[in-house]
Amino acid sequence: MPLQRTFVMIKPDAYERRLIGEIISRIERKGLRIIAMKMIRMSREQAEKLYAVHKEKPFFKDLVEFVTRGPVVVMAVEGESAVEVMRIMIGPTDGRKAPPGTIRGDFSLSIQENVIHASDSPETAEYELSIFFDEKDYV
Ligand code: FUP
Repeated sequence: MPLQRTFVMIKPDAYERRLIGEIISRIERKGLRIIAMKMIRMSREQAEKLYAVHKEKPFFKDLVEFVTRGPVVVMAVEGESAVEVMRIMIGPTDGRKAPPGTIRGDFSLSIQENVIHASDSPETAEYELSIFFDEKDYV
């Protein structure tokens, strides 16, 4: 099983709803290790980079508005198969369809305001981490 790093972002809806602690706690209790973390107001430029693959989608503008409307917590998370494990923990995109027990399943009723982001592949993780962190940021 490979040791991997993934990019995780707690979104503004979770910040507004005081869910940051609950979500960080779940990641830690799973056994994953947070190796870098900061709370920021994401710039429009960072948001457009993060969601560049969705640039042509009808929801792109709303998505950028949403993730820049308030603070987010960005982190690098490390562990065995961390990319896949985080994806399983967050659940499917649409909070209404995400099963109970997943983070989105437990805390979201929306496809847009779905509480958390986690990279969908090791390659994506590397790209997304590089938007917010330098190698020297990892403890
Ligand atoms: P995910 O990898 O589960 O975060 O989902 P996607 O990469 O497909 O989508 C990225 C983000 O776009 C989602 F978190 C929420 C937003 N989105 C919408 O707002 N509407 C849609 O129909 C699909 C995605």
